[in-house]
Amino acid sequence: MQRTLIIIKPDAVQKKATGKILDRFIEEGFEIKALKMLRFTEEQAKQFYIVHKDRPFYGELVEFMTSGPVVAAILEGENAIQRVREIIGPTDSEEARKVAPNSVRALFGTDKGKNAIHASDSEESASYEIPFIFSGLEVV
Ligand code: DGI
Repeated sequence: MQRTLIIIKPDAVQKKATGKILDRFIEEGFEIKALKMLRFTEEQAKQFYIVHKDRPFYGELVEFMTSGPVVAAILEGENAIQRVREIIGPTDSEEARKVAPNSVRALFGTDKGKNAIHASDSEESASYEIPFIFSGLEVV
């Protein structure tokens, strides 16, 4: 069993897609081990995405992630990190609609910035991101 972190981003929360997205992962067989709504401060978003600090889109990414509430969850399942990445689809929602039309980003995202959902992309990122968002007491 493996755990991964997802964050339903401000665009998808605003579109009222939270329930549909969580339901998709439940239907795909994952167990929700923790769940909460939060709003990132600028400092928190910068720290969460620190690996991207030198990328040209870092400022835009931080601005977007702080623009409204998000919903974070820990999902557990076999090979969860890779399987969840497959279900969310490519980073750019426009590309996702071409190559993975049933993916979460194809269904609920707009483009490569507003792309509906974050998911850990490796064991290393999951082990940074999970305790960044959830304390031990919040995980069932
Ligand atoms: O792991 P991913 O989320 O699929 O993608 P990533 O690690 O390459 O980038 C992290 C996030 O940064 C991505 O979900 C959305 C944002 N991003 C990536 N490329 C661009 C971008 N945002 C903007 N505005 N423009 C980009 O080119």
